[in-house]
Amino acid sequence: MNDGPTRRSMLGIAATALGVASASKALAAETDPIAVVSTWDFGKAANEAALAKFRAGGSALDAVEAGAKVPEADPDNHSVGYGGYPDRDGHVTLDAIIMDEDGRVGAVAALENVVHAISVARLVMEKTPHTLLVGEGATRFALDNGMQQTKLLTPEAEKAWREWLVTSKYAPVANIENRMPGPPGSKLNHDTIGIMARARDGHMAAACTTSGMAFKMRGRVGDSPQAGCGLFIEKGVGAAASTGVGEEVTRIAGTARVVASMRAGLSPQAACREAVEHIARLRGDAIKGMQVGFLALARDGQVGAFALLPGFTYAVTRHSGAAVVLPSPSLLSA
Ligand code: SD4
Repeated sequence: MNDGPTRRSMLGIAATALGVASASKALAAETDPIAVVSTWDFGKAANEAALAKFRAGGSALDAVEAGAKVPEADPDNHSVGYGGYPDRDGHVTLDAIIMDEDGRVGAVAALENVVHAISVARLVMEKTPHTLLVGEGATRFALDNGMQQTKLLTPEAEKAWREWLVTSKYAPVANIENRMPGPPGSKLNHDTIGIMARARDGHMAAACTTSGMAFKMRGRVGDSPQAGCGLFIEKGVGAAASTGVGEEVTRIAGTARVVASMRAGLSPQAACREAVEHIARLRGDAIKGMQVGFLALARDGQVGAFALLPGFTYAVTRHSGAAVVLPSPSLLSA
């Protein structure tokens, strides 16, 4: 087991390695509340946009939507929004969900030709009696509500798809999000974003957006847009998001489980770990080489993460603007 540092041990390390002055600075940071957390290295840029929204007077919902829109608009991010890798038939299809702690939820799945899936999800939440719209109906709803029609398949993503067609082998690669060369969001470095925000008054919201697994079957929907799978939030408890092979998360309603564990008293990290251990027990060899990661933010501002394999990272941004990208502890060492 590759366990992560506890808060106390982190402060202990800070005291020894950095000296008392730095340690007290680290302690001071503990009183600087967490504003936004999100999955993977590139979550840092999304968190910045979310924090800017808070500073402009926006709500937690506004913050997570603004954050999620950053990777959605990035043509070099190949697993979210514009520039996402297509399904095996060459269509880019997007999944997204947005929730707040007042039971409001909106989601879209298999959305095509609209960049900001997260904003369509928010429109579903605010303008319809439904929680999830899919496929053609989702796209029509988006266009009817003034969203712009955009071809999502970029020449670069199309080239990658055509190269994939040579073998047509569907094989998700663990940690492809961070492992590939180049800066976060660059051509080989892509991922889903799960983002959770906490206003200074404690009010929380969360969002998740993705183009799903590259070269998936046409019509495949992963965990991300399903409430309780890719994302969940509960008033008075906190929120959780997942990343990795969505089927494995969906099998256990992963984020609903993480939040339920927090409700039962587990810390965010212990709750994420419990869900990962459950997947490992349930699936055994079937998940060999697959990555699943959970990230959770508790109502009191504590954050925790846990993954099956090493390599999952997450970005934490405080209301002061202080930001850090941290490695998640994992169940397996490789
Ligand atoms: C999915 N969970 O569609 C998403 C993909 C993902 O890191 O998170 N990739 O299964």
